[in-house]
Amino acid sequence: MSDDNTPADSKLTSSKRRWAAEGKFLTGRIARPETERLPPGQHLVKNWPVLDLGQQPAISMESWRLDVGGLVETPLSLSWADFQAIEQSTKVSDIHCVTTWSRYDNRWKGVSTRDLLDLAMPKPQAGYVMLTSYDGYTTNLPLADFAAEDAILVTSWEGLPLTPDHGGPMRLVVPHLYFWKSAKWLRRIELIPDDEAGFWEKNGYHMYGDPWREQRYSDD
Ligand SMILES: Nc1nc2c(c(=O)[nH]1)N[C@H]1C(S)=C(S)[C@@H](COP(=O)(O)O)O[C@H]1N2
Ligand SMILES: [Mo]
Repeated sequence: MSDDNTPADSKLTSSKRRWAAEGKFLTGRIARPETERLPPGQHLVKNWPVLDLGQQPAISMESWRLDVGGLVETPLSLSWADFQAIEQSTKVSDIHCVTTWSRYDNRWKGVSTRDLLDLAMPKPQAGYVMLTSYDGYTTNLPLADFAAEDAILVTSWEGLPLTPDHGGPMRLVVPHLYFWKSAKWLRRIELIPDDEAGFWEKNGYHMYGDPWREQRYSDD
Protein backbone atom coordinates (compact mmCIF):
# COMPACT_ATOMS: atom_id res chain seq x y z
CA MET A 1 0.00 0.00 0.00
CA SER A 2 2.56 2.53 -1.13
CA ASP A 3 1.14 4.71 -3.87
CA ASP A 4 3.10 7.98 -3.60
CA ASN A 5 0.21 10.08 -4.89
CA THR A 6 -2.53 9.02 -2.46
CA PRO A 7 -4.13 11.90 -0.59
CA ALA A 8 -2.83 10.25 2.58
CA ASP A 9 0.64 11.48 1.66
CA SER A 10 -0.26 15.14 1.19
CA LYS A 11 1.32 17.58 3.62
CA LEU A 12 -2.06 18.62 5.06
CA THR A 13 -3.15 15.05 5.62
CA SER A 14 0.02 14.20 7.48
CA SER A 15 -0.30 17.29 9.67
CA LYS A 16 -3.91 16.39 10.38
CA ARG A 17 -2.82 12.89 11.33
CA ARG A 18 -0.23 14.37 13.67
CA TRP A 19 -2.85 16.70 15.22
CA ALA A 20 -5.07 13.70 15.83
CA ALA A 21 -2.23 11.86 17.54
CA GLU A 22 -1.46 14.93 19.68
CA GLY A 23 -5.10 15.74 20.38
CA LYS A 24 -4.58 19.27 18.99
CA PHE A 25 -7.54 21.66 19.38
CA LEU A 26 -9.21 19.39 21.94
CA THR A 27 -10.68 21.58 24.66
CA GLY A 28 -11.89 18.82 26.95
CA ARG A 29 -15.34 20.46 26.91
CA ILE A 30 -18.50 18.44 26.48
CA ALA A 31 -19.65 18.81 22.85
CA ARG A 32 -23.12 20.32 23.01
CA PRO A 33 -23.93 22.67 20.12
CA GLU A 34 -23.64 26.31 21.22
CA THR A 35 -27.33 26.89 20.41
CA GLU A 36 -28.25 24.19 22.91
CA ARG A 37 -25.98 25.37 25.69
CA LEU A 38 -28.75 27.50 27.23
CA PRO A 39 -31.72 25.22 28.06
CA PRO A 40 -35.24 26.34 27.02
CA GLY A 41 -36.81 29.04 29.19
CA GLN A 42 -33.51 29.99 30.85
CA HIS A 43 -31.66 33.33 30.80
CA LEU A 44 -28.00 34.01 31.54
CA VAL A 45 -26.77 35.78 34.67
CA LYS A 46 -23.24 36.95 35.45
CA ASN A 47 -23.65 37.07 39.24
CA TRP A 48 -24.42 34.00 41.35
CA PRO A 49 -27.78 34.25 43.16
CA VAL A 50 -28.31 32.62 46.58
CA LEU A 51 -31.38 30.36 46.91
CA ASP A 52 -32.29 28.15 49.86
CA LEU A 53 -34.92 27.58 52.55
CA GLY A 54 -33.49 30.50 54.53
CA GLN A 55 -31.76 28.49 57.28
CA GLN A 56 -28.06 28.73 56.49
CA PRO A 57 -26.34 26.44 59.02
CA ALA A 58 -22.97 27.44 60.49
CA ILE A 59 -20.76 24.35 60.40
CA SER A 60 -17.33 24.18 62.08
CA MET A 61 -14.60 22.13 60.38
CA GLU A 62 -14.06 20.29 63.71
CA SER A 63 -17.62 18.96 63.86
CA TRP A 64 -18.23 18.59 60.09
CA ARG A 65 -18.99 15.05 58.89
CA LEU A 66 -20.11 13.39 55.69
CA ASP A 67 -21.83 10.01 55.98
CA VAL A 68 -22.35 7.60 53.09
CA GLY A 69 -24.76 4.79 53.97
CA GLY A 70 -27.57 2.52 52.83
CA LEU A 71 -26.82 0.07 50.01
CA VAL A 72 -22.99 0.27 50.11
CA GLU A 73 -20.35 -2.35 50.91
CA THR A 74 -18.37 0.09 53.07
CA PRO A 75 -20.41 2.72 54.96
CA LEU A 76 -18.37 5.91 55.49
CA SER A 77 -18.40 8.59 58.14
CA LEU A 78 -15.74 11.08 57.04
CA SER A 79 -14.19 13.94 59.03
CA TRP A 80 -13.00 17.09 57.20
CA ALA A 81 -9.43 15.68 57.21
CA ASP A 82 -10.65 12.33 55.82
CA PHE A 83 -12.50 14.17 53.05
CA GLN A 84 -9.46 16.32 52.16
CA ALA A 85 -7.33 13.17 51.93
CA ILE A 86 -9.43 11.86 49.01
CA GLU A 87 -8.08 12.72 45.53
CA GLN A 88 -9.12 16.30 44.62
CA SER A 89 -10.56 17.13 41.19
CA THR A 90 -11.30 20.31 39.24
CA LYS A 91 -14.33 20.67 36.92
CA VAL A 92 -15.82 23.56 34.95
CA SER A 93 -19.58 23.53 34.38
CA ASP A 94 -22.75 25.57 33.83
CA ILE A 95 -25.57 25.75 36.38
CA HIS A 96 -29.29 25.97 35.59
CA CYS A 97 -31.75 26.99 38.31
CA VAL A 98 -35.43 26.12 37.87
CA THR A 99 -36.27 29.78 38.64
CA THR A 100 -34.85 30.38 35.08
CA TRP A 101 -31.34 31.72 35.68
CA SER A 102 -28.27 29.96 34.30
CA ARG A 103 -24.62 30.73 34.95
CA TYR A 104 -21.82 29.55 32.66
CA ASP A 105 -18.27 28.35 33.33
CA ASN A 106 -18.12 27.81 37.09
CA ARG A 107 -14.77 26.42 38.20
CA TRP A 108 -15.23 23.90 41.00
CA LYS A 109 -12.72 22.00 43.11
CA GLY A 110 -13.45 19.10 45.42
CA VAL A 111 -14.01 15.35 45.37
CA SER A 112 -15.59 13.79 42.31
CA THR A 113 -18.66 11.73 43.25
CA ARG A 114 -17.08 8.76 41.44
CA ASP A 115 -14.02 8.87 43.67
CA LEU A 116 -16.26 8.90 46.76
CA LEU A 117 -18.37 6.01 45.43
CA ASP A 118 -15.19 4.01 44.74
CA LEU A 119 -14.55 4.12 48.50
CA ALA A 120 -18.11 3.24 49.56
CA MET A 121 -18.73 0.67 46.80
CA PRO A 122 -22.46 0.71 45.91
CA LYS A 123 -24.26 -2.63 46.07
CA PRO A 124 -25.94 -3.81 42.84
CA GLN A 125 -29.42 -3.09 44.29
CA ALA A 126 -28.59 0.63 44.75
CA GLY A 127 -30.53 2.60 42.12
CA TYR A 128 -31.02 6.06 43.67
CA VAL A 129 -29.53 8.40 46.23
CA MET A 130 -31.27 10.49 48.87
CA LEU A 131 -29.23 13.49 49.99
CA THR A 132 -29.72 15.11 53.40
CA SER A 133 -28.22 18.46 54.36
CA TYR A 134 -27.39 20.29 57.58
CA ASP A 135 -30.43 22.57 57.14
CA GLY A 136 -32.79 19.58 56.91
CA TYR A 137 -33.10 19.86 53.11
CA THR A 138 -33.43 16.62 51.15
CA THR A 139 -33.30 15.81 47.44
CA ASN A 140 -33.27 12.62 45.35
CA LEU A 141 -31.68 11.54 42.08
CA PRO A 142 -30.69 8.34 40.28
CA LEU A 143 -27.32 6.90 41.34
CA ALA A 144 -26.15 7.02 37.70
CA ASP A 145 -26.76 10.81 37.63
CA PHE A 146 -25.11 11.33 41.02
CA ALA A 147 -22.12 9.42 39.55
CA ALA A 148 -22.00 11.52 36.34
CA GLU A 149 -18.53 12.33 35.05
CA ASP A 150 -18.85 16.05 35.94
CA ALA A 151 -20.64 15.66 39.31
CA ILE A 152 -18.51 16.94 42.17
CA LEU A 153 -18.59 17.46 45.95
CA VAL A 154 -17.40 21.07 45.94
CA THR A 155 -15.25 22.79 48.55
CA SER A 156 -13.89 25.60 46.36
CA TRP A 157 -15.32 27.90 43.66
CA GLU A 158 -13.13 30.04 41.36
CA GLY A 159 -10.08 29.32 43.51
CA LEU A 160 -11.65 30.38 46.83
CA PRO A 161 -13.23 28.31 49.61
CA LEU A 162 -16.96 27.82 48.95
CA THR A 163 -18.77 30.47 51.01
CA PRO A 164 -21.41 29.42 53.61
CA ASP A 165 -24.27 31.08 51.67
CA HIS A 166 -23.52 28.85 48.65
CA GLY A 167 -23.32 25.69 50.79
CA GLY A 168 -19.81 25.84 52.26
CA PRO A 169 -17.87 24.13 53.53
CA MET A 170 -19.12 21.47 51.06
CA ARG A 171 -21.98 21.12 48.58
CA LEU A 172 -22.85 18.85 45.68
CA VAL A 173 -22.90 20.10 42.06
CA VAL A 174 -24.66 17.95 39.43
CA PRO A 175 -24.55 20.27 36.40
CA HIS A 176 -26.85 18.33 34.04
CA LEU A 177 -29.89 18.56 36.37
CA TYR A 178 -31.71 21.64 37.70
CA PHE A 179 -29.74 23.18 40.54
CA TRP A 180 -32.17 22.18 43.31
CA LYS A 181 -30.65 18.66 43.02
CA SER A 182 -27.27 20.14 44.02
CA ALA A 183 -27.59 19.95 47.81
CA LYS A 184 -25.77 22.64 49.78
CA TRP A 185 -24.23 21.82 53.23
CA LEU A 186 -24.37 18.12 52.42
CA ARG A 187 -24.44 15.84 55.51
CA ARG A 188 -25.50 12.40 54.32
CA ILE A 189 -25.66 10.37 51.10
CA GLU A 190 -28.03 7.38 51.37
CA LEU A 191 -28.06 4.78 48.59
CA ILE A 192 -31.56 3.36 48.18
CA PRO A 193 -33.21 0.78 45.90
CA ASP A 194 -36.16 2.83 44.60
CA ASP A 195 -36.80 6.51 43.94
CA GLU A 196 -38.17 8.57 46.85
CA ALA A 197 -39.17 12.22 46.84
CA GLY A 198 -37.04 14.85 48.58
CA PHE A 199 -38.18 18.30 49.77
CA TRP A 200 -38.98 20.06 46.48
CA GLU A 201 -40.02 16.81 44.83
CA LYS A 202 -42.78 16.49 47.50
CA ASN A 203 -43.74 20.09 46.78
CA GLY A 204 -44.62 19.94 43.08
CA TYR A 205 -41.18 19.70 41.49
CA HIS A 206 -40.04 17.00 39.09
CA MET A 207 -38.53 13.73 40.38
CA TYR A 208 -35.70 13.94 37.78
CA GLY A 209 -35.34 17.59 36.65
CA ASP A 210 -33.66 17.65 33.21
CA PRO A 211 -33.28 21.33 32.12
CA TRP A 212 -33.15 20.46 28.39
CA ARG A 213 -36.52 18.67 28.65
CA GLU A 214 -37.88 21.44 30.94
CA GLN A 215 -38.74 18.97 33.68
CA ARG A 216 -39.57 21.73 36.17
CA TYR A 217 -42.76 20.47 37.80
CA SER A 218 -44.24 17.06 38.52
CA ASP A 219 -46.91 15.95 36.07
CA ASP A 220 -49.73 15.44 38.56
N1 LIG B 1 -29.20 22.27 51.74
C1 LIG B 1 -29.84 22.93 50.77
N2 LIG B 1 -29.40 22.76 49.51
C2 LIG B 1 -30.03 23.42 48.51
C3 LIG B 1 -31.13 24.25 48.75
C4 LIG B 1 -31.56 24.40 50.09
O1 LIG B 1 -32.52 25.11 50.42
N3 LIG B 1 -30.87 23.72 51.08
N4 LIG B 1 -31.73 24.89 47.69
C5 LIG B 1 -31.53 24.34 46.35
C6 LIG B 1 -31.94 25.25 45.31
S1 LIG B 1 -33.62 25.36 45.04
C7 LIG B 1 -31.05 25.89 44.49
S2 LIG B 1 -31.55 26.77 43.14
C8 LIG B 1 -29.59 25.86 44.79
C9 LIG B 1 -29.09 27.26 44.96
O2 LIG B 1 -27.71 27.28 45.24
P1 LIG B 1 -27.00 28.69 45.42
O3 LIG B 1 -27.68 29.40 46.57
O4 LIG B 1 -25.58 28.41 45.68
O5 LIG B 1 -27.22 29.44 44.14
O6 LIG B 1 -29.30 25.11 45.95
C10 LIG B 1 -30.07 23.96 46.11
N5 LIG B 1 -29.55 23.24 47.24
MO1 LIG C 1 -33.85 26.52 42.99
